[in-house]
Amino acid sequence: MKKFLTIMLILSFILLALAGCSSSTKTNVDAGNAQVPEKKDAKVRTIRAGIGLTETHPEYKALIKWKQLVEEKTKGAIKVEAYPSGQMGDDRTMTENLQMGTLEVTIPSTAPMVNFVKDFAVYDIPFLFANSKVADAVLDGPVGQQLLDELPAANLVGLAYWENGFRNLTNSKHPVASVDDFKGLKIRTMENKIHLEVFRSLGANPTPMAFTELFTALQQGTVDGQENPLVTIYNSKFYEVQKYVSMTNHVYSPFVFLMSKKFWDASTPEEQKIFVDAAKEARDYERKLIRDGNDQYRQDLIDKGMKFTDITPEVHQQLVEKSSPAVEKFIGDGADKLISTDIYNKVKAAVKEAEAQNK
Ligand code: KDG
Repeated sequence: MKKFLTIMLILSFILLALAGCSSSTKTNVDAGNAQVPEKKDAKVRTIRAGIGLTETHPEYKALIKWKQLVEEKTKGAIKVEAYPSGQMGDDRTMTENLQMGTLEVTIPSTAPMVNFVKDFAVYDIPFLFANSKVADAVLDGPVGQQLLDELPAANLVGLAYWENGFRNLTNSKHPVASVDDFKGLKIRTMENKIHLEVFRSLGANPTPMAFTELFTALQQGTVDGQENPLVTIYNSKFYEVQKYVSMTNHVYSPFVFLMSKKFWDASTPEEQKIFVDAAKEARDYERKLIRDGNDQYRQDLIDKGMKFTDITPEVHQQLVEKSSPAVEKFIGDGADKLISTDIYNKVKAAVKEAEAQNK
């Protein structure tokens, strides 16, 4: 009897266990009908965007506009984190990180881009664009796009050109009103062979340097001067370490809005269109902020104690003639050249057409 009871007890345990499994199976079966919890959050992808300029600069304000447009139009599927003031490194470092996929967006000047796509050097030709209308027509036109189309080969995607601006010379030594006044000045240039050669041709003593090191170099007297648009001179507080501004307007500098190709390729066509459309809307906003502010930046810099020198048409012509040969040696199709004849000819033709339309 005892044995019978023991067997019955074991059997009942087994039955109970099976019922439990079936109930868990049942649960699983019922799971199809149960309230399956919403995914807490569909995987939100993050874009980290680094620039070298400060939060007060229109470039940062336009990046925030781009952030707002992208987050709104992707309905939160993509979040943008903006990092100004070189927090993510200098232009070349940030661009290299885009190539590796460890950063998603940066918006450098085209000058250091020459280290990644040589043809961007065409934008460093002194006095190439007479005014911003001509600049916009060339940059936003077919040849500007052809240059952007060279970027994917370097694991980069160019979405649009923004405005850095017309570059003017500053220094701590003396006013610069003539070509002779450049003589011997230690001038920081961007890391770009054409900029170096142009300032050598004017008699200066140029030093290539990342933007992130520039303020300290001016403060310590490592260099006497630098060249940048008024908006950058003001927002980077160069008036604290520079005395003289010469309105040379010697180069129009574009920014290029870059995205990591790795992130671009992982995005849908709809997201890619959102990125580009937002970059163009923010571009127009940024260009307007800078252009509407230029007169005020000049007055603000005067109020901060800087002394302005305007360059006469005669001196302007002398600067053009003195600097042009420095560029010629970089034009051609050899390995030692920077600007291909195709790009050079197309840009010059586009400039001519834009000038004719803006007469
Ligand atoms: O990151 C900031 C730079 O892209 C920009 O300021 C470039 O004009 C420039 C310079 O002088 O380096």
